[in-house]
Amino acid sequence: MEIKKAFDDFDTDKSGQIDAKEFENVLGKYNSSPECKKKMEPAKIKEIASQFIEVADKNADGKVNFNEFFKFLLEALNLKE
Ligand SMILES: [Ca+2]
Repeated sequence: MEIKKAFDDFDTDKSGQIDAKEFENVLGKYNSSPECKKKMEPAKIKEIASQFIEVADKNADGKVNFNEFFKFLLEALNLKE
């Protein structure tokens, strides 16, 4: 399942949760890769990471589990029923 794979890419310590630091690390890696055309400042990456947690973290425990991640994607793609 592609979404599970994407989730696992973010969840680098395989805890089943994505925290702001993990999200920041993945964004940072992407940012320094050749396929990233528009480079971001580290402060911007941090800001995006904390915004992601804020929006996706439905039960406000500071982390995003797969269920929350999945819902976030559905909402982001506007596929909500
Ligand atoms: Ca959560």
